[in-house]
Amino acid sequence: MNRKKLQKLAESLCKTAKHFNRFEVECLIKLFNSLGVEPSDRHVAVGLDRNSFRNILHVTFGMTDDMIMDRVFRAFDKDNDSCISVTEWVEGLSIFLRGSLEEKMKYCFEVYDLNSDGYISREEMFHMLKNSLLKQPSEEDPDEGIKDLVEITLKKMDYDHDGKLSYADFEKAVKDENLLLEAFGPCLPDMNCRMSFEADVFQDTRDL
Ligand SMILES: [Ca+2]
Ligand SMILES: [Ca+2]
Repeated sequence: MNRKKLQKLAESLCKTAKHFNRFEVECLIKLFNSLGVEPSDRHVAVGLDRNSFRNILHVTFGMTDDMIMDRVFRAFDKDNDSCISVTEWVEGLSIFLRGSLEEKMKYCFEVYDLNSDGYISREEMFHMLKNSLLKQPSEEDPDEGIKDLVEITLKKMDYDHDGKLSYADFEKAVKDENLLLEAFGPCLPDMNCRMSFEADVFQDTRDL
């Protein structure tokens, strides 16, 4: 990608990825270009496929849960073509790294709504909590404990008592108690990962 093309792309992405300045957007595009496959065929979707994206989530952001990593991929892949384009990459990272509470709530809800039907159901909660709790020493019947946890969570978050979490329920609960943002498993980078990623990627190399 030549300088002019890079600048033009950065300029347009600055407008939608609003938490980054132009220099930062350029750095993210450069990183994207170094990670992705070169477009050898114009008809092939250009960008990061599921595996290379998951690899970044794992290596750079310390994520380990396969189900959550798949959902994060889906949340970034807005047009659902199984490939993260440069636009999806920069706009997704804007929320992932620096999103407002509002943006992060929408993102987390999208991740946790495993079948994308607009609700986090009992079954979905059970799946996710089981996944994140299984790493701990198991009790006699771990499923029972997780079922209890699902009921406790519903009691706390299901304001309209329909047995599932709508976005409105989720939003209200998280605004009340910010820790509930990642109630069903880590899907945002922790402070250390975020700082070291930003320090690596946004090094000012303009004077070199
Ligand atoms: Ca896509
Ligand atoms: Ca659902």
